[in-house]
Amino acid sequence: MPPYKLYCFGESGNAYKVALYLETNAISWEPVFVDFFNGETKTAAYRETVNVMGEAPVLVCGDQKHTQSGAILTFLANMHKKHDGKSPEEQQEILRWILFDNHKLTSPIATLRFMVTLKKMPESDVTEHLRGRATAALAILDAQLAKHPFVIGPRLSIADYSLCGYLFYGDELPFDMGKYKNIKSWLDRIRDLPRWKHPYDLMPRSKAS
Ligand SMILES: N[C@@H](CCC(=O)N[C@@H](CS)C(=O)NCC(=O)O)C(=O)O
Repeated sequence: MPPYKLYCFGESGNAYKVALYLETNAISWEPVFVDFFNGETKTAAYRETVNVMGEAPVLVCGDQKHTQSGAILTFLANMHKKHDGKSPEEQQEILRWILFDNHKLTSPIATLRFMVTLKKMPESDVTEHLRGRATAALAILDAQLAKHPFVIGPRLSIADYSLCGYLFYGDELPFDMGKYKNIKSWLDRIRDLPRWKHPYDLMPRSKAS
């Protein structure tokens, strides 16, 4: 089977969720750089030929294109039988946490990091609101990880790949991660996976960010 192609860029935690899954499971893949900071995802060409939603990541598998990191992870987990739900109950639990990640965790964290760290926008009511949303979601994740080593139990699943996507950007996160002790230990466990790499070592980085 030819390697998967992944439309991605180093600053994208959403793309990292998929890149990390592929890399740590030794699944052959190659990056296709998306020039997000110069507006590539907003172009008609990108929307017509790559993703109607105007987003990265996009996974190319033969003549199929998959989008939405949670859907891509689900596709890969089913295809490779790695870190998938082993029962309908586990599958449901994984879906629940991926939806929580997309809506409550990744969404405010990615937006806040984009505004404050990458675009150097001044602090405002908006950034304070996003910080409140992000830290509330982090507290929920931390409490979940007090119960078992990974999000849905003792075993790593694609829910972990989804939820950790933005949390390896360290100093770029404009809030204090220090108080989330269970998240810290969980990230250490993920960092210990064979072939783990930081996002900037896994995907091509934008020059303009
Ligand atoms: N829910 C989507 C979010 C994807 C997303 O927001 N990607 C960003 C990069 S991290 C993007 O391409 N944004 C383009 C835009 O909003 O114009 C996923 O999980 O794949």
